[in-house]
Amino acid sequence: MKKTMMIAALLALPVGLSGCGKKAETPKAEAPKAEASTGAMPGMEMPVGSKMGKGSGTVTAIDAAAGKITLDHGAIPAVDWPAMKMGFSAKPELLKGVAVGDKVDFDVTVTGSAGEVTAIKKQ
Ligand SMILES: [Cu+2]
Repeated sequence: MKKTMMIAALLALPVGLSGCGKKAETPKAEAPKAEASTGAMPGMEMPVGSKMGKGSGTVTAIDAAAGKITLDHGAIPAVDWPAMKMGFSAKPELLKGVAVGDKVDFDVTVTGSAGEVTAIKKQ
């Protein structure tokens, strides 16, 4: 009797560790599909956990010396962001071509909740 319960506990363990409350044998169709849309691009190195997206918006503040820009931007589905106004870091030289009030298109790399503008240009 005791032995049977031990085995049952051992068998249950991997399922408990897999988390998400989903069965371990979830159909495989889902995972590869999700990876295809966010997968690494050839020749590009990104920090683990970073996502890239393209957005557009209006410049509301710039501090080129500090490498900071505030953008009132539209939704960026690639990084799961709704429209919002927020500050980004950016290389100072990127900020030379834009001014407060400009409407811009930009590329952003998001790590956690922090965004870095990696390219920006006036619309
Ligand atoms: Cu944002």
